Amino acid sequence: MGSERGNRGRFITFEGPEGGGKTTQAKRLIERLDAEGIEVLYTREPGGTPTGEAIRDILQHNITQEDISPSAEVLLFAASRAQLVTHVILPALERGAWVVCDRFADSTTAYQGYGRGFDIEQMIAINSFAIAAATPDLTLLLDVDLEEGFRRITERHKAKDSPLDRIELEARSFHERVRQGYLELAKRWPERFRILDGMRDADILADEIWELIQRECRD
Ligand code: Z5A
Repeated sequence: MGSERGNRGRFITFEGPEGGGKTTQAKRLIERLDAEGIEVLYTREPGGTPTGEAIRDILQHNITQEDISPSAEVLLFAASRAQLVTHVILPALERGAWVVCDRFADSTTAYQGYGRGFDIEQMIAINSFAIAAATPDLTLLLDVDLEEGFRRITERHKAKDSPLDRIELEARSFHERVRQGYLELAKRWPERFRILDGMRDADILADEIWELIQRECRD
């Protein structure tokens, strides 16, 4: 990877079920890249732009107090993504910066496709419309079992005194389909997916991710 991309930056996404440690690891990676003098940007989905953050409030916190239809949900995630790609991700990559994104298009295929039951190929087609040329160079899938993932996010919500969000409240079977869906996606795109064991200690994982980045993303 790398040399054929000229001066374009690297695009790294973190994916996986709840509580796998995506945000923790994305931030650790940012610190290490930053310490190496690499310009790097952290962003997240849904969100990352003013429009995206407004969509996030609709999707996660139900600010319109209206039932969001499943197809509207797909399109809102896609709209947030299109905005992020156009205004943040592509400009950064083009000027040579690296972008680390906490969830991206694969989340729609996993949650709305495998989780909600929408046609997988249709989700992939909607994603490609939204992301244009912004295919990740590397997707780090932090796999974690449901009990441990939920234990972690429940603790986090308790500490912040915040309620579980709309998607976290989905049934266990939904989250199990999401987890399996991610593993299917990793089989479909082995060239960019790397599966990491999110059950392990955060420091060990951070070292493993750093080694992977050295091997696969540095020229
Ligand atoms: N969604 C969707 O349906 N379709 C889409 O297209 C997109 C998203 C883009 C976004 O939620 C929701 O939107 C998400 C999918 C859906 N829904 N759900 N449910 P979010 O942005 O609010 O949160 P998240 O992306 O789901 O993050 P998360 O899963 O809640 O957490 P995480 O980023 O994987 O983990 P963390 O925040 O780094 O860590 C969680 C806690 O565990 C925290 O207290 C850590 O200190 C602890 N932690 C982290 N790593 C470890 C290890 N290794 N050991 C022990 N404890 C750890």
